[in-house]
Amino acid sequence: EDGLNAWLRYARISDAKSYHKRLPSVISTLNATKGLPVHTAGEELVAGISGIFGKKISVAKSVSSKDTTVTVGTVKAYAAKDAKAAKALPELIDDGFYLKVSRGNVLIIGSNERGALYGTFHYLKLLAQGNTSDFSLASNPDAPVRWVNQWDNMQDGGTHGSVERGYGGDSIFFWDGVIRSDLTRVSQYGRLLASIGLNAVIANNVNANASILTPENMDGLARIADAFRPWGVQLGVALNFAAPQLLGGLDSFDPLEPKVVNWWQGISDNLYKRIPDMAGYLVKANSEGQPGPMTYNRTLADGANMFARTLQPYGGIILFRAFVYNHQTLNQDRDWKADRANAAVNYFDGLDEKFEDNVLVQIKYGAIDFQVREPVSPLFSHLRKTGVTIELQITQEYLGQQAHLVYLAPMWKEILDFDMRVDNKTSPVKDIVSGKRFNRKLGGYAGVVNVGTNTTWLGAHTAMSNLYAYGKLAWNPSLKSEEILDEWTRLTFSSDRKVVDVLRKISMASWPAYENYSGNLGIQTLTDILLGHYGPNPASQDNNPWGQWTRADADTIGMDRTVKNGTGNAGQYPPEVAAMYENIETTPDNLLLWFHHVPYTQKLKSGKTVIQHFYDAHYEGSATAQTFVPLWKSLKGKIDKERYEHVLFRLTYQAGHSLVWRDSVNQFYFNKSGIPDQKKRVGNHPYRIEAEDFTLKGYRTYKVSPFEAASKFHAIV
Ligand code: BDP
Repeated sequence: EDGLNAWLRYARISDAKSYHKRLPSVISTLNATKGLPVHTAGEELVAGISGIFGKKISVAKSVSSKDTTVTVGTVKAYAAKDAKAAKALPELIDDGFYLKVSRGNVLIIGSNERGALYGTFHYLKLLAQGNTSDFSLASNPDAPVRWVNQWDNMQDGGTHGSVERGYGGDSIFFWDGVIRSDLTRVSQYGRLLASIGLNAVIANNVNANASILTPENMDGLARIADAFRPWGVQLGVALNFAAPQLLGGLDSFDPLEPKVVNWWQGISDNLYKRIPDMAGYLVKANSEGQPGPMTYNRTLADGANMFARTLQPYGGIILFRAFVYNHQTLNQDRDWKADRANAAVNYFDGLDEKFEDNVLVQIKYGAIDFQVREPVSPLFSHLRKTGVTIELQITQEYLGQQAHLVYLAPMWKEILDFDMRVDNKTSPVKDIVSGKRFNRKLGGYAGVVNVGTNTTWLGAHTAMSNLYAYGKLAWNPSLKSEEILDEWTRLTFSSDRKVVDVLRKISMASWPAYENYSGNLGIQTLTDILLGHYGPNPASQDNNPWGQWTRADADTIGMDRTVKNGTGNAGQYPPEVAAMYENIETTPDNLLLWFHHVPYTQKLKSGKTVIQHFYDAHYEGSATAQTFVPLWKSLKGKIDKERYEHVLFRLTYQAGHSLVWRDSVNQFYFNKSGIPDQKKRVGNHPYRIEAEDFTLKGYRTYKVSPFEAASKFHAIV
């Protein structure tokens, strides 16, 4: 149990034989072509039914009426066989499926090949949970775009493919600047993605290397697309805006210059020649040092449209990122108005009507950058004509990097359910994203996933619940966090009640706990900003050009983003939401310091002061993390040893590191404000043995930087 099969283990169920009579005896795939999803579905059924029940069934060329059959195919193939029955099917949109189980006979019909495979996985997941009952279901995706963004580098120091913000090993796609020759893991990844309804992958980093477009690498990309195709997963490519110059040898990358446009058309033509079903492009422009159209005084729309037009003959789309800000400008004018949270709306202002139909603007969920709590990006309410994708981050960059268990579905649900009140009408983010709210055809989800070569994929078994939840919510954002988690647990570990209960307890408590010990009241995750975005370093928050500021001084803390006195960011929201954030009284406590600059003694709705809340929340959050260890230990014997030990190690580490978080952050604000903890805990650790009091042989103490990362500023090496 090394995690490689994640939730698709097809582990033998107890009492497997007793199910045999109720299972189909043959598989019939309609019009299956090797290398396409319906054919894959047949193979997956053979593997699943044999794994789960120990029953051997096979794909039959012809089926007799005596057989109980699982029939898989597209609506089209089904109609060719039985036009009347096909007419009676419920309405299916692209990628949707119909599934009917009736006394051993099973019908799985997809609106397309991919839908048939999705229906097959749905059926197999039920079987893996011991459910063979009769039922029928038609399931359609909430949004057409359900993509994964990998941030894989083609090379790192000239040796191998690393993954930016990846915590599960090297790239499964790239090695030494080219595409790997063995793409077995890519195919296995495609299987996982298909099983949760995800339909495309951008394999290379948004900070794109132009060399992805050499002829040799285009050939390699075609091999990646071939490895994904049986799973209905399409490939897309992240582009470097300056590639015409960097790779093409042109003297410009101005998006309005005909020679530049032609160069890109040539690239699209060459890619589609090799990959006729390529999904499209992803572009990060004019952000964090990346080149873009603004280099030539062109608009972001000019830039996006240039790519979009080259894709139109092929039906491809471009995801153009709204994550545009200039950290150099922020560096220069560190004044109250230079608010990074304003950047996206400012840059996209006036462009809504200007984009081609196959451009989707990709917006990170919050106004800044994947923090433990952010208000929804105001840009979602500004683009009415332009389709959008919401960018979620499965890899836990600011959220413990898979060394901390943080189940993210509850956070994503809050974001997706948030009502923007556009034109004073119900406007939940999920309906803006899907296209429903503004009647747009295209829209959806992009998840930064960053799996690697580690057999756990993400670096920790438990982190996979986030990937699972991402796929499930992109398909149906109305699912409950708990039901997604329980299903994942049963498939990944066991259907044992206790296992399901414990994982639910830990997981559902994990995001609130992490928020409590890493940065609460909307102050952001107080990580080290300059380095890894991992451990605590509140001091770094205000001394950086990235604009993730807290404005903490001896008496006050928080960013004033009001229109009246601050950066005006609250005013970027539709009127009802703007009014809520403008006013301290109506701003929810959990976003108080995001929108307001207040004294540490400011009273919250709970009656506590801000500073006492900080102290208490850090104690509460880390106390919750301590409970994860005994809870997990109560599962000993119910989980295979390999994964039991692996998870135990991580949870033990998290429990310890949550104390480091607690004490560093509390000590920092205690030093800054001079306001004592009413409960006299902060700065007072009688139970602790200080590093400088140790007399261990072979070790030495050293001064820690930042100083607040250890008590008395010292640690041991
Ligand atoms: C930040 C990451 C950085 C990414 C950037 C992005 O730290 O590695 O390149 O976002 O999304 O969160 O482009």
